[in-house]
Amino acid sequence: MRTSRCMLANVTKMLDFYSQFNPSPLSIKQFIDFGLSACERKSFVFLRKELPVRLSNIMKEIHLLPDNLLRMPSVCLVNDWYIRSFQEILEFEQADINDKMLTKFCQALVKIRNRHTDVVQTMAQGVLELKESHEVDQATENSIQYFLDRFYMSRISIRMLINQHTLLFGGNLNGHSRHIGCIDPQCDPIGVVQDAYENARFLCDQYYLASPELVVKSHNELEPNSPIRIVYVPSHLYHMLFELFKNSMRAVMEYHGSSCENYPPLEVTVVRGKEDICVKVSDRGGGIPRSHMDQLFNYMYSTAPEPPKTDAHTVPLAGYGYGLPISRLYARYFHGDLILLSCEGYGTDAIIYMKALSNEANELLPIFNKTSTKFYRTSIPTGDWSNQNSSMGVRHLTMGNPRRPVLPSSSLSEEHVRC
Ligand code: P4A
Repeated sequence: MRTSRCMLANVTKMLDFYSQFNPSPLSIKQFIDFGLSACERKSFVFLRKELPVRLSNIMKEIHLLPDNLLRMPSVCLVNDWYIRSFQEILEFEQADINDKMLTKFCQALVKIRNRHTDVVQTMAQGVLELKESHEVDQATENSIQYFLDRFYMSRISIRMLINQHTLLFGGNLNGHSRHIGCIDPQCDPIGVVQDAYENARFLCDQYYLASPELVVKSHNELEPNSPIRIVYVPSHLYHMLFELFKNSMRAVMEYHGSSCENYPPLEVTVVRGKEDICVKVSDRGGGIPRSHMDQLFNYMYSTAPEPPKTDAHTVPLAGYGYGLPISRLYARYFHGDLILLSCEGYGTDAIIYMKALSNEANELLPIFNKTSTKFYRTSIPTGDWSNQNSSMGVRHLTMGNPRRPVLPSSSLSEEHVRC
């Protein structure tokens, strides 16, 4: 189905209108308070404006992508999905609120969620199409890294809003569950650790015919001896841990080789402090050199054609796809973080940070404005530190991975080149 010129003119107008508004971030506490008072009309009125605002803010950025990427068929497809979903939500802009309309709205949200299921895979395909058809320069790579972090974060947030509304009001009453939408106010992080470990271990056993054991330690600083409970979205925590376990298992199995008798166990430490909850996954998988660290979070670098799947034993455990960068977005989404610390020659620690207080766990959302626009227009920043290989004039990554408080920090693989 092609979108006509007249329809596109109207969409452009509405995009300009809604993208003037900043998205309204909600805290986990607000999601919960809202879920407990559960007023479908209020939610409808909020979402029929907030969804177009979030969609338009990120759609404006899609159009700032480098032209050669925008022209890739998979990127066009994703863009069309966004246009269609944006239009479908706008149909409720002026609607009278009655039960029939509320039901229609829920159905529209489910349809949109399904349409966008394969966005990550399809964008990755688009990046692959670009890599295979063009020489990609550093400026383009920086733009892609910056964009995909913001784009996937926007997607996580939009799916969160849709999931909350459809779970709370979609009819499938689940009265005996303590969940409020997809939030568990009494989430047991050690339980999620064990789940994620078991599922990663299943894949590891299939591929390597063995797997490292798990040792869990925990410390509750506030109430010693009582179990740690957090207010969180368990599926997000599971996603991050599953990814980290696959990486750790792969590192351990590859480093120690198939003739090893006793693989060193994975150690997980779960700690509740006053401000943060930390989950640390430690392995003795040989670690990675500091110079390779950035690559693990780099979308361009992680984009490779899927390996051929002949049978279960030939699918590698980890390493293809956007596991780490997207896991870090899940952590940052509620103002937490995910970091890797590695000692080359020994092993790697991965730490997931979460906010301990649900009123501090605010959504972190990309905003379309002059600053974000400028990013796509600026080429490579001029370096103000010398290069490691400066004497030879070799272009090289120099800075480590300084942590900045907000999202754009992942696009740190700038080249520090004297321009
Ligand atoms: N050593 N340490 C890790 C990896 C290696 C590691 C690794 C070779 C690299 C790439 C990869 C999976 C593992 C680890 C834990 C982590 C991340 C990396 O969370 O031990 O797939 C991309």
